[in-house]
Amino acid sequence: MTTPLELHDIALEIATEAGELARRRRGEGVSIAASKSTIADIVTEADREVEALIRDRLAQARPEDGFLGEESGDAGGTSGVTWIVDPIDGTVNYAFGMPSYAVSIAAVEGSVHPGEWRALAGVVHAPALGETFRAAAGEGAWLGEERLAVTEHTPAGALIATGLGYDQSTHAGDLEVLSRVMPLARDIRRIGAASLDLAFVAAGRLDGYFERGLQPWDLAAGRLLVDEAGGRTGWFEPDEHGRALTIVAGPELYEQLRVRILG
Ligand code: LIP
Repeated sequence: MTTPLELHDIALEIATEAGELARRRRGEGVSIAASKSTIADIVTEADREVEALIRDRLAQARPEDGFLGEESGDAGGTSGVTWIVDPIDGTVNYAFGMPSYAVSIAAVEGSVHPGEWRALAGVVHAPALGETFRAAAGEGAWLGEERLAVTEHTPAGALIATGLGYDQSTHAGDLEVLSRVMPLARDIRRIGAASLDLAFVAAGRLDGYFERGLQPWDLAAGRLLVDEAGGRTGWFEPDEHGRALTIVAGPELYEQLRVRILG
């Protein structure tokens, strides 16, 4: 039987190689390959190339596992393990030359539904920041050799991140939710890459994070980081726009966010 640590080591090696490719392509200039759901939701040539590399490496290392990737869809496996991959999370940052983008690779067991899977390993590698966040189930969350822990108390107000997504028709509603959260907040951050929002909560750089509309590949690796760093992570079923809600934070703030957002 493969252990979570073995899956972690595979994810780490592949994410490092994939990040190097993403960074190199960024240096050569970015060409936009297509728009996805809205004009702001773009996919670059590099997204596709990096995902192809990750898929290829995983097929070599773990031919019996399933695969679910943002750009190339899914393929079932026979081992019960599925790799969930966002080749470049934070594509808009990437396209605009901002360093907050990351390769996100997770191995999960069971369903690929975020409310049901059991995450085994996760790596969020941000090549332009030179940082790699990693976790294996039961082994803690790490940045280099530093073990990560979420913040526990935020007496002077919490530093909270969120995202508004790319669909303009949902922005007004999200801003109304944000206004309900503001009494808890010291200030708000919008990093632009969900995997990094999650990694930063795990690292105690943010007290909490919430966003509607995340996809499995945006959060699979990052949520394991937060769980392993002692945080709470919640996935709530979709609203009327079909957008599920993600909330992550230390236990105290998590509950406060949940009540303010969902009532
Ligand atoms: C994006 C996120 C971003 C979120 C968007 C989108 P992509 O991922 O990480 O923070 O607000 O909805 O999911 O498209 O750059 O991989």
